[in-house]
Amino acid sequence: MSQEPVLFPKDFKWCVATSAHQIEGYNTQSDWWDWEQIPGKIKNGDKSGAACDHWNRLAEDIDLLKNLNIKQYRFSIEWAKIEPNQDVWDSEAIAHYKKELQILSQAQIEPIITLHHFTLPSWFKKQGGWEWSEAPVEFLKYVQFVYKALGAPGQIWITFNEPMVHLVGGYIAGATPPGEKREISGIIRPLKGLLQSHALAYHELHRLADLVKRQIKVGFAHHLRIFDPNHSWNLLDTWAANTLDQAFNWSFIEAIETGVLKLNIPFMFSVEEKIEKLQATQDFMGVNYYTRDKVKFRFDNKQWFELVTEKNAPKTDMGWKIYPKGFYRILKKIWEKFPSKSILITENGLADAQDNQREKFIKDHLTALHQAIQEGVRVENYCYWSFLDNFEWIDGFAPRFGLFEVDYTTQTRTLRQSGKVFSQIARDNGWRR
Ligand code: IFM
Repeated sequence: MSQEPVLFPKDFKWCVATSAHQIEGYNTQSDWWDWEQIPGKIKNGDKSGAACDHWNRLAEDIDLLKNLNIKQYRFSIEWAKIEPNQDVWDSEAIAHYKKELQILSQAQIEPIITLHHFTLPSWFKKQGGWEWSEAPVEFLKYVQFVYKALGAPGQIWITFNEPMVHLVGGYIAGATPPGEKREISGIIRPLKGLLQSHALAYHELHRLADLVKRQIKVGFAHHLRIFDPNHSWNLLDTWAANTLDQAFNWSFIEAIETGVLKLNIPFMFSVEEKIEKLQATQDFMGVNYYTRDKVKFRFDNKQWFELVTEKNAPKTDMGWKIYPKGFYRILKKIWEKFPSKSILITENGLADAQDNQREKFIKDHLTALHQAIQEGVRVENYCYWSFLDNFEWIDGFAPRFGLFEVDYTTQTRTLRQSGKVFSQIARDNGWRR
């Protein structure tokens, strides 16, 4: 076996990621909390409840982070805790996040701060969420409040985590709040509301930072998937895969780059609309990469594709195909499309309760990432999802993504074997093959 080392650039940063609702516990004023109370919405009837009780275990958990030899930690601020009712600002909640930043800074771990990671305050959702005409201004007030309290030089801010997953889940699949099952055109209104909210937040974060002469970076964490035709010789499958790739992966990103939202599903639906102040409002490309889907053309009056399970392919506990080459392909594609953009890997990981696939998964994905870097793609970091096992949304607590295993009855954290390997990779900035 070759002993050739896989070494990353000197300034490459190792990172792990989480989100507030998935680990903190008792996010009682949020739309997700409300959703979990409805029977049948979450697998096994799970509810986030105390989750990993991270809210009460901040210092201990950040101590655990130190074991991982990471330089960055990506986490989210919970809007529903900061502003539990409209214009009511919770001073304890914001003090909590201030403390989190202080402890991280003492541990010399740089924060990557997400402002919205799937959850909304219940009051905001009741007003219509992203379809409410006041949504951008209300989001802006939250962002101003948070930045004034937590802003510091050099920070990286993510306005929205996986906006397309959030909107498709909530407005087309109807599996997540607000639970709307619409045709594809029904995504446009909330999509515009979200894009307008981002645009206002982006400019305001920079304005506030500029006032005190701080450099900051602001962007998104995009969920990017590979869509390949079920049969590459089948022109209709190829058409369906390319159409889905454009609609899900690139339309949103191109809207941010150009300021014009274009969504086009031939023969069905098309929109082209300029969004005020949106153009060029991401300072980096945040990438969450997990899997690929095979796409089969199918036509009935509602649907034009179906996603096909690949038989005999290695899969995670959630049935997601493990496809490291897709990571390389996505990175190269971003680089070709947006050559001046620097990339952050804001998430990559898998559900693997037995921990018998994780080490290989991480190394294979890092090898793909390494190859992309060798070929000139500018990638600054790698965040493994996730630091801890946590509440996996509609799949409840069963999927185990953590480098640390969590025993939810005792809240004991145990570093998995793959977690040890990850910490060595972070320490050595790579490994020998
Ligand atoms: O747990 C989620 C996370 O909240 C967003 N990205 C994908 C992860 C795994 O499904």
